[in-house]
Amino acid sequence: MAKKQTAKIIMVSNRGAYNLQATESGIRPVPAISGLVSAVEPLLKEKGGVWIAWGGREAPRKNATGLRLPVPQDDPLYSFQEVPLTAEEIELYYNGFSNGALWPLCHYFLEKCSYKAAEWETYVKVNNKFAEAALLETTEGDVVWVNDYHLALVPSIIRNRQPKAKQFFFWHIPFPHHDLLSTLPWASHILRGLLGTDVLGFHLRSYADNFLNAVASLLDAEVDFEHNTVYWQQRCIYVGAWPMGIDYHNFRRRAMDPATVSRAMALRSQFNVERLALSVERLDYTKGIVEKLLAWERFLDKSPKWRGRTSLIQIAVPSRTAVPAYRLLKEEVEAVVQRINHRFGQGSYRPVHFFWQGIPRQELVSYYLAADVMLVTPLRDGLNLVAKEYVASRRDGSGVLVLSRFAGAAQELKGAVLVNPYDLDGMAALFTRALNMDREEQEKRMRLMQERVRRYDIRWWLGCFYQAMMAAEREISHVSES
Ligand code: GDG
Repeated sequence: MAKKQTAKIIMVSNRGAYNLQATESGIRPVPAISGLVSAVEPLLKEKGGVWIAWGGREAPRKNATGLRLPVPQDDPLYSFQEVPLTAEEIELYYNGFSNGALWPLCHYFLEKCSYKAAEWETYVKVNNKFAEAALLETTEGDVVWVNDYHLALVPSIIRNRQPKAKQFFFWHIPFPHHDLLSTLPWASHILRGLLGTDVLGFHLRSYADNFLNAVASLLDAEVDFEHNTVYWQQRCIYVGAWPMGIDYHNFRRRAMDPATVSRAMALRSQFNVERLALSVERLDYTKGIVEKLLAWERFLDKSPKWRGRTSLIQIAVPSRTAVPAYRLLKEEVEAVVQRINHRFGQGSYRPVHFFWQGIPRQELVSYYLAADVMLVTPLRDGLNLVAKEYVASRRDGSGVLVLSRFAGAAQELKGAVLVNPYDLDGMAALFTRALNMDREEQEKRMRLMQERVRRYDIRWWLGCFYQAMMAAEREISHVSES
């Protein structure tokens, strides 16, 4: 019992809630923007523990030890432990294997995948580094929670060294069908790596099923499809589907803050159109930014009466700028924005406002409040938290969410206007529908979605993991007794 009280959470992910930045007064932790951070940092802030992650900078020397910092700096609640990476490791493990092979593969962009042995070897090496850092922190009873596709091998490395370690793993992006996965020369290693965990979570049942089918067909593992369990090396692994929730009440509170509301009003007068549409995402080809802009152009082309009356604000957060595909994308997006503004802009009116930058969270909520229509149109997305955050922020029930059917969140947000981002004409027509939607229908749809986002919030999501862990412990003792 006493042990349970001292158990810590050891969070492990490629990036944490902070990036380390050199300043004149030394290294400073700067808040980072990502879906993972939004979801799990509140847990660490509440329960304490340590977050093991790369600090987003090049290691000062080859064998440098990572920095350890109490964070947040002004009111420390947990520790940040850096895993230092060399320039070569960043290039081969992060830009290379993680973002040039696994990311496009899992998002069904086979033509963007590049498979290189040197990158794979560095991925293995860096996964060992992360596992080593986690093992140094872990004592019996602690929970090691590993995240995402960058670190698929960590669970089995930890398992080999500490067979009794309690482990969670959450895979934040889609998990592809095994036909696609098997194009990766090291697919079976990825699967074996993941099977080191006790509980493996995905956003959707279909991703979890893809994983179960993959281990059955590529590893010949014993799978109990009815109970979502894999039996592997005298252990059982539970594979669950839990779409991540957000901190609903936090967004509601922020949306009620008078400063946020008045900033939203200021944004309305600044952009000065009848209907404001908004998109916020990392600048990533999976998010379908170019396709959305092309559809916006078609919509303005076909609906002259909307010209001068509506603008799209596109906030694109810089991301993975060292990966060539992302640099090219920025140029492509800028060219389309320029063309649309040239075609349909007049006087001070601009049909698209493009910002290549992240903004503070409170400011983000002001944008959510200012937007009549939110366009979330990824070509593929594990879940998409922005869609849920917009819904939570709409205190008065107004607003329309236009959502890609290829975002995991589409399975939950039934009140959204669903679009197929590959069908530009269809999407353009649905933009018109969204902009014309009357208040009564907006509220009906929005309240339905708010109820869902409120009930299945971040606490629900964390509770699912906890319960699965408890169930896994019972199952483990059952297997070892029999
Ligand atoms: C991955 C998966 C999955 C965005 N711009 C700003 C900003 N953000 C915050 C949002 C949101 C988060 O970043 C983005 O989360 P998403 O879920 O939309 O997308 P990914 O970053 O691709 O996340 C995704 C997620 O992991 C969780 O598992 O849903 O499918 O790809 O919280 O608010 N925050 C601030 N300024 C910005 O400009 N402060």
